[in-house]
Amino acid sequence: YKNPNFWDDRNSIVHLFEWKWNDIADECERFLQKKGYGGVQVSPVNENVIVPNRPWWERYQPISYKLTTRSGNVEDFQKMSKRCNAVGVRIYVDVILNHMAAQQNIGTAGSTANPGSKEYPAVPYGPNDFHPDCSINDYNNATEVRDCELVGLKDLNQGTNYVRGKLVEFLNNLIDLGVGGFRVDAAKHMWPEDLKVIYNQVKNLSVNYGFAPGSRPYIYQEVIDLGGEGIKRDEYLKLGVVTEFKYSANLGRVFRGNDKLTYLENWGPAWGLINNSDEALVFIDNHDNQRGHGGGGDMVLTYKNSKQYKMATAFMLAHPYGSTRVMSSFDFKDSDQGPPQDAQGNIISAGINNDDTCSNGWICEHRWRQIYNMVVFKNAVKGTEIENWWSNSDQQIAFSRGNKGFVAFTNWGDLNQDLKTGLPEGKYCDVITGNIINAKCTGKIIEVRKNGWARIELKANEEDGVLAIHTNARL
Ligand code: ARE
Repeated sequence: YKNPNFWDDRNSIVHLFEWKWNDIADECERFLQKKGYGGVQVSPVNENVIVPNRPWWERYQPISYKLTTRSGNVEDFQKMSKRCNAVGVRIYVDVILNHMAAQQNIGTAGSTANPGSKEYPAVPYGPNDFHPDCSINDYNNATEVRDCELVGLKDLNQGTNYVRGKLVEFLNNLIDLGVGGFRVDAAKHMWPEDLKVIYNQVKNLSVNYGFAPGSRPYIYQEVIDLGGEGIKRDEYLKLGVVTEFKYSANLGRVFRGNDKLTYLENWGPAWGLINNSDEALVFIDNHDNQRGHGGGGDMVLTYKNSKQYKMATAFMLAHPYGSTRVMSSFDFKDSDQGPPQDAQGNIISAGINNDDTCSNGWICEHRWRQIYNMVVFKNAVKGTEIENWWSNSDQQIAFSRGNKGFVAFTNWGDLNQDLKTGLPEGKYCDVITGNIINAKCTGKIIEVRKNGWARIELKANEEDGVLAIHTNARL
């Protein structure tokens, strides 16, 4: 469950939050494959209750396992899966196994339910499939966190064979449709023993979508463990990968300037992060903590602090630790606001500008040059370790990845230094300030001398506080 099943020349999952299936299919073909993205995390795919004003979070209130939502129906999903897999981009589904809807209304596939009496006839589930009524108040009490209701959502009892069977059927249906794995929503609110039984009953990935025979789904579990609670992320590491919220919280604090960049020299388990890098799903922000939901605290960086955000993302993608996930957002003013939508509540697609960025209210961080070029960087330096670490003992750092890539950061003051890049002699295009177009670099050019040293200049007032060069962007 710990292998994302990426193609060889790929890395990172991009969360195309609230995108429609047809648009994701287009994006796989026109953009993601070209920049080396490994996969897409898609918003929940099964029917949810329609909430007035259509907040984004209605999708976390399922009422059946019919695959119709505002993102599209099952045919759209299958077409997306075919088209994305064909160009080497995997699909990972955000699955809600913990609970069913709390709110009462018709669903996105037209089903009805009565959450008050815990009846969801389109599954069907009835009152006996749920834990008794109680709400989660004390996160130090593991039984309460797992057997009571998260923000009032009706808490399924995964201890019964019937519920397990329904969940496995849902997951297997998605595997038949070609997915590469799952983000397990609210995993912390379910017993590890129950999840183990469920995961083990899920089929191997479909060979019809290009997965090697015997491949298991990639499973990354949402467990918020910032320390000090009754439930530990380690309980879930036995089962699959875990979302590392300390990563988001700590890097946010550092790049906001509340800690020195120089301390990042031992970034990894020494900072309390999951010991085994392959078992950690890492990210700068997610769809919750970018808007003050879920864990991470007020230090989390988002697109709204774009300079620091790009630096933190570049650091994440330059550093070998963790399986990386890039967030792709829509612009929002208040934390409930749903994606760009018309008066009927249909999601409005992202428009694509000439410079690759998005319009119509979509932020598309994954299309920012400073971000996608670092996904390219990560593929270019695959298999290398950190070398040539340098810092000014304060807010400036630099390091190489073997002899393939080199990055430098300043979070305070001008950086103007002769540094060892580890790279072969030559002229390189800084992929943060530019791209190579018709054999010319549109950004800064860095000259690496015979001995691997180069003059590195990065001014405090530049648009970006990072510089990156690698051997696949040599002039
Ligand atoms: C909405 C309304 C609620 C209402 C509820 C039921 O906002 O007011 O009571 O509906 O009608 C998302 C939204 C919720 C939304 C829900 C359902 O964030 O606001 O509720 O959808 O529509 C905990 C969990 C963690 C969870 C976070 C948000 O442990 O699993 O809370 N994250 C996932 C998803 C969310 C989603 C859900 C779960 C539910 O990523 O998008 O909720 O499917 C400490 C603890 C954490 C805790 C955190 C916040 O840090 O360590 O464990 O996270 O506090 O309480």
